[in-house]
Amino acid sequence: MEVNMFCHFGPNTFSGAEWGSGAESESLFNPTHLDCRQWAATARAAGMGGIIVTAKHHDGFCLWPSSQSRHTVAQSAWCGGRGDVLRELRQACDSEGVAMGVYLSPWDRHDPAYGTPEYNDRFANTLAEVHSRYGPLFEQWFDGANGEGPDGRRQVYDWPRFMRTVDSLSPCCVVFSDVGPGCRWVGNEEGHADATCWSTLRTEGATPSDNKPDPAELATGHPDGSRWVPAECDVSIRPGWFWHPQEQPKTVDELVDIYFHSVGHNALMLLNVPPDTSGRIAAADSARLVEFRAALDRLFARDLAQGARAKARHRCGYAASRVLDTAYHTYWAATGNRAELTLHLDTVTEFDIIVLQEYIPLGQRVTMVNLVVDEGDGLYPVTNSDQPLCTTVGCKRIVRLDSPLRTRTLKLQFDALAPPVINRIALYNSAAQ
Ligand code: FUL
Repeated sequence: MEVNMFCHFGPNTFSGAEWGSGAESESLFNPTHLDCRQWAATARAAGMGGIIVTAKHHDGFCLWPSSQSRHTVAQSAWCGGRGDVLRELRQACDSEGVAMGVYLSPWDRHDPAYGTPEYNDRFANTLAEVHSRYGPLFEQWFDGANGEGPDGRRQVYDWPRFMRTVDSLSPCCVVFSDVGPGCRWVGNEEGHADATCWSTLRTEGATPSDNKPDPAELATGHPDGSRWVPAECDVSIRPGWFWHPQEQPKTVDELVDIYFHSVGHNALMLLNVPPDTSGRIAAADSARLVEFRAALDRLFARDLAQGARAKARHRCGYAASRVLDTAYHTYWAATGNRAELTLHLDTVTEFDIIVLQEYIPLGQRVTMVNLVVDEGDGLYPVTNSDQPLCTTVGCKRIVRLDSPLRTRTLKLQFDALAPPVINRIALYNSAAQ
């Protein structure tokens, strides 16, 4: 999906807080013109395939009339207590053809039962209610933040039960947490996966929030990890997660840079765009999103490798030329763990961006890529094992060169854990937009 939208919305939108205490009055939540259709239309215009909404943040307030709580929209003045943000978002996502997901914080600063086994029952019931009422949900987001409840107690979460509950009602739903099982937190909130980023992770003995790998390990994953748990980079378009009147959205250049560090590093980009007190995404943010998408479209408009001849000495029945077609399920498969692919371009070409993709239905294999170019009087290595073109590739690796290269022939040398299976190679020139 590459880029999805995160929407932090709730009492904090109105109080200016980032973490509500849970003691807020329900009457605080009162959007004047809630318009989920505008959220979904904005997401679609920005090329985002899904929206994940904070159905319940740490303050415990539910954006739907939950049977499990008395701290919900039903107790608020909004729409005379008959409003339901999740219902409106469901309809809006269906109308706009955008997938819907939910963030439900296990940490609850409102529920008096927090810190007792009774809260685990309640949270499992809450998950069941949301997934059965508002599905199909494409992603369930479990926040790792875990502090104290209203009585100063901490909760021992029943993760196996929470995971089972989601899985039984939404078997296709990707479950995000610090350690998956569907996708994992990338270890920071800057939107940056490491330049070495494995979709595999060692999860034995790990649980979300209290017993997870170090953030640095989450950013890289583990080449010998036994589970497929790709990284997701959550980051906000503004300094805060919730809307605050004095904050401004990031610039297009900053957003494009985040795209290169997330999608370009084999991860998802989950960009938070917080609706304001009216219940709409602010004009400055929606305009910025559309400009961001337009900038990406311009950058990747013309693949300069198209029309090239691709050759590989070693292949196992899957021609090298398949790295140039845009069909997803066609790929070049090499015979050994070290392999080389040559691209003969039509003419001498200048480029400064290289996009590589592994065919991940067959796993993530590549450990290093080096680049050699033909300048007419011989072959010159541009990178070497001390400073390779890149280490991991995965679903997508976008490499920005420090300065543009001009060449007609380039060779990509792969080292991998198993014979590399390459789905796509593309070249772009950022100056030629
Ligand atoms: C964190 C939370 O504490 C923040 O408020 C926000 O929701 C972010 C996405 O995750 O853990």
